[in-house]
Amino acid sequence: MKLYNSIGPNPQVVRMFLAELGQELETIEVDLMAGQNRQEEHLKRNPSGQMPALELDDGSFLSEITAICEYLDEKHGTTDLIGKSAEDRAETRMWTRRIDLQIIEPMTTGFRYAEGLEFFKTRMRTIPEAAEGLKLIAQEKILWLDNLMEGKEYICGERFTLADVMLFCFLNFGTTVGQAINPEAKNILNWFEKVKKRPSASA
Ligand SMILES: N[C@@H](CCC(=O)N[C@@H](CS)C(=O)NCC(=O)O)C(=O)O
Repeated sequence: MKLYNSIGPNPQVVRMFLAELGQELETIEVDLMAGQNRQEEHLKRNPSGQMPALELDDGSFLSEITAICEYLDEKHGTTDLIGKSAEDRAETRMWTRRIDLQIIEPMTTGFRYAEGLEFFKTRMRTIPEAAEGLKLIAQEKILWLDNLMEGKEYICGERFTLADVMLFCFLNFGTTVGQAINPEAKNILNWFEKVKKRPSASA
């Protein structure tokens, strides 16, 4: 397997997940700033023109970080990161979907339509007037999640999962693009500091 890697929080999720699995992969760098990911060679790997992509041993490609991480976990031998039982896997998928749709999507789209506009306007349709509303939706959902984190070690309770890896990488990204964690989100801030100490956080 080979990982097509670049800067950005999505590739970071896969690298952090791999580090949690204790696994290393051959990595090929794609220059996202130069737009290599939007060129024909990469479109053959991922028709969405985005990063990362995983090349499988049979030469086929996978993209979408949740699909990649689930595949890596299953190939590795099913860990708690996704879940060892049907119930645990369903719980991880429920939370990764909530975090992806309710926090990551509005946060990153808000960024692309505002601070990232010059960079993204030639790569995708942008709606600058939606930017502030999208960022507010992400912040509201972070506070909603903060309430639900009361008394919990990780998003799925005692289990550190893909949901934690995704939320960590994107909240970290948010702090670099003017979407810092609301100081009122005390549970999330404590959780963030705890996750930051894991060796995988610097992957
Ligand atoms: N839903 C996709 C999102 C991928 C994505 O947005 N990747 C970013 C990097 S963090 C990217 O390729 N941005 C550059 C671009 O869109 O041209 C996934 O799960 O992999």
